[in-house]
Amino acid sequence: MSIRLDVVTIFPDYLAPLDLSLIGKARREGLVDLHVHDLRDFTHDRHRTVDDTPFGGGAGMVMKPQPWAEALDHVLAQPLVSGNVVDMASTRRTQEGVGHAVPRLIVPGPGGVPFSQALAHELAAEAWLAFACGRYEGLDERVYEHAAERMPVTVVSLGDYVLNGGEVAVLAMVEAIVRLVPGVVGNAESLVEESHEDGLLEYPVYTKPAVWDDRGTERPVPPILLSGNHCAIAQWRHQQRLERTAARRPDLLHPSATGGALAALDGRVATAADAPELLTLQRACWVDQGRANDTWDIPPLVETLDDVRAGLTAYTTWVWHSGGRLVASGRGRRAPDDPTTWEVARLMVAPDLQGTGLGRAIMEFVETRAPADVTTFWLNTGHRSERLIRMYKKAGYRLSAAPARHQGTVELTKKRRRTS
Ligand code: JD8
Repeated sequence: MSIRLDVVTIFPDYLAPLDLSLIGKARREGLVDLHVHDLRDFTHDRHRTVDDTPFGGGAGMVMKPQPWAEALDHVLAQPLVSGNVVDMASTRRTQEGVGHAVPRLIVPGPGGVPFSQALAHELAAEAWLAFACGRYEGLDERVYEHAAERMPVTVVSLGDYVLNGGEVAVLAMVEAIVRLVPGVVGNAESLVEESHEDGLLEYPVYTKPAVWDDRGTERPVPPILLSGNHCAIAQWRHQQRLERTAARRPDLLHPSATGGALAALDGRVATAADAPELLTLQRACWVDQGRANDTWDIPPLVETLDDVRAGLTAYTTWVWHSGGRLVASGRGRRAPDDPTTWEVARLMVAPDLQGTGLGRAIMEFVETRAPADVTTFWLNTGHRSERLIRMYKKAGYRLSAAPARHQGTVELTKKRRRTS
């Protein structure tokens, strides 16, 4: 599978860095089919004019519509050589078929939707992307109308600052997108624990020497990393991710409640310090499930404090407090055996608050925290937990045909519906 990229610009050399490093290698390996077009090639006057003064007055120049229309129509006329053909409605990759392929047009602009890792995943799943790099004060607005009649168009901003043109934004977007194309990054595993993939920043990394003599200042590597104790190393790394995120991006740690039942509570990502309270809450919440399923041998009821701590490393866990009391929690992670499945787990609400819709709200919240390339939600519960099974089915989950991994449980899955 390859992805075709067409970039239109008045500065083709600006895109030369895409010949280098991973992207250059991906192009040579045929994983990326990148074409750069000079807008001036679609002018017909001696000065190859692409701009003119703005109607209504004002500073600067505006890019003329005609050259853009001809350039975009030229791109549209290009064959999608990797045999992937799609109709006007969708530009997603498809199996062999017949039809007329069109690219999804991305126009960088300071007023666009924020570029994000989620959007990078979405665009990496496309078969064909085109990028229109503006300059001056921007493109004549009628260029967007012309384009939207022929292909999907999205104006995207790299961030809340002002550049002089779209080329730098396209360089950043293409790198963020292409590295998510299967086969481009050698070890896809390394993509999983990255910042912005699961709402936490990455942990600090070290390499040899174990003690670095920095001009007489000895700088040792944290001993835990030399211990060989992979569980302890994973816990330490998760704690580092939490502390860094709290210090640098607290907004990521205090995701705005999805309104509704959670709005009145203080929500945040859990830390190791929450383990004791979580142990207490899970034991309180699973008593009913134990009685309903006629067994006390249920992980939330038999886990130790260390088990809860280990769970905080294996999953991203959220906690909600009311008046300083832990009243609710939920956690999520990519399924170990299928990274496109997001496990929604340990949904718990203090017994005195059950039946208020909090459980459903937490389930939906944990679903929203799934990385963009997740396609399926998974959860399990006791096979006799009728009330919970009913709630999950009402939320769109369906009993999984596959036999449940844990005795006395049922597993339910739900396909992820795209919101954007
Ligand atoms: C495309 C022309 C310059 C912008 C007058 C300065 C993206 N995050 C971002 N900041 N700026 C851009 C961007 C700026 C561009 C163009 C993208 C085309 N300009 C204009 C409006 C104000 N000059 C961007 N992505």
